[in-house]
Amino acid sequence: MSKYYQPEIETASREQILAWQNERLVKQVQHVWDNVPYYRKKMEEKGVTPDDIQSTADLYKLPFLTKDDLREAYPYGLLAKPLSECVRIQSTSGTTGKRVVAFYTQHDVDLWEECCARAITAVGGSNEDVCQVSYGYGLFTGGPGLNGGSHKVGCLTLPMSSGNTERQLQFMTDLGATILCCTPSYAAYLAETIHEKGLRDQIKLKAGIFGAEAWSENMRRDIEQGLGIKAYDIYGLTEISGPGVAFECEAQSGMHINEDHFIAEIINPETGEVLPEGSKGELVFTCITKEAFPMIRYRTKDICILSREACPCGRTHVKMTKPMGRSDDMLIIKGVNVFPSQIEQVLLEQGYAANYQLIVDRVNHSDTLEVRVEMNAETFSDSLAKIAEMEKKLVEALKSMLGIYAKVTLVAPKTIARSEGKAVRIIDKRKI
Ligand code: DLL
Repeated sequence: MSKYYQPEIETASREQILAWQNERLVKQVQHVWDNVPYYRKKMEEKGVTPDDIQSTADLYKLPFLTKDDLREAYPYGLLAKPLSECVRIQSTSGTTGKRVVAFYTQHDVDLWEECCARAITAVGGSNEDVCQVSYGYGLFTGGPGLNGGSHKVGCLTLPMSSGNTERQLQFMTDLGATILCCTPSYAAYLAETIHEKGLRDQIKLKAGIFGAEAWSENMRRDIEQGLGIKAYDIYGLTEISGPGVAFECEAQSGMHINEDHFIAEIINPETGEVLPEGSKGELVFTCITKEAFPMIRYRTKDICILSREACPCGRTHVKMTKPMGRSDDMLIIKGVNVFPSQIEQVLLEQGYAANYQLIVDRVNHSDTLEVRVEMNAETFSDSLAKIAEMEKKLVEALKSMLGIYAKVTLVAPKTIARSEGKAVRIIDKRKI
């Protein structure tokens, strides 16, 4: 059993990867110039033509693409292939404004599923495995992407979609699922329910592939212990294809970006300047193999760091850290930048589970932050004095992490609504 799905690509030399990128970038830029008036106009406005792009060293000359462009060009304005050659759309999970609609040719679907197959193989998946896909199916890319990857690897695939926890657990135990794919918040909820129902002995899971939302190292530890598995991260976004843009290997220390398909850059989110390798900044992707919806220099808004340090797994593709927040959904409270992941880190360090909600409001022109946290079996108390003491301790820990006061309200276990997809953690009531 190979630990790589496509060994010759995943362990290719740096020179080979760069050669692929150079050749494919030149072709891709010509492709969008010829077929997408929206791109041609943006390039003309910046004074660039395909002749100016000879290699990845010229990438910086190209204009950025943002979600605003996608909204403006909705729905067909960035399509680079005739609709007759497209076989699929997927769409973002966003709930505000126009959704992003991404198009795929059959070739695009195949490449995307190969990326997911690499991720499943990297966690030890093979045709001996039963892979339970509990990401949502439909417009969201999670279910369809990992479903396709699981087929390619040859796993027995359980296309569960999200929700209906009873049925999830029944199939998981009856069919002996060995790999679980879902959001980390749903994995934590499944672990909790398995514990409550005393099903731990009947679970055969060995690995989980969890992504689509931020999760911390502490949460990884809790899920690993709760389910008795190794938990791996997976990253992606609808605009670039879906899950599998990057995936974690056995080293569990960052995610390999599939560089034969996507060129990654890190930029300063304020100035757009490309930052040297190892800097923290906004991740930007250029798709060099996609046909129908080839994003060029797409600004993800995800903040992370890239690393080319040799990986013990033998893969040569660059690694990205977990996204450390977004340059756009960062909360600004009393003028202070607050990332929900910082709050989560404090809660987990203090022994709470990641079941919390942040309620932001504005009272008398001043921002307020309330952190509602569930007590769990370890932290539960029904003594009011004890609860007040625990709340005080959390207030202090949050103050030292964030630099601002946050009211803390401890609530009874299971009172914060669970999510079967991405968790809803922020309620911003401010009308600014
Ligand atoms: O969430 C695709 C996906 C599905 C990835 C299943 C992994 C697993 P969107 O709904 O378009 O696509 O949301 C993309 O989600 O820009 C990040 O901000 C966030 N995100 C995705 N993966 C991770 C991760 C899918 N592993 C947006 N850690 C991205 C943190 C993530 N954030």
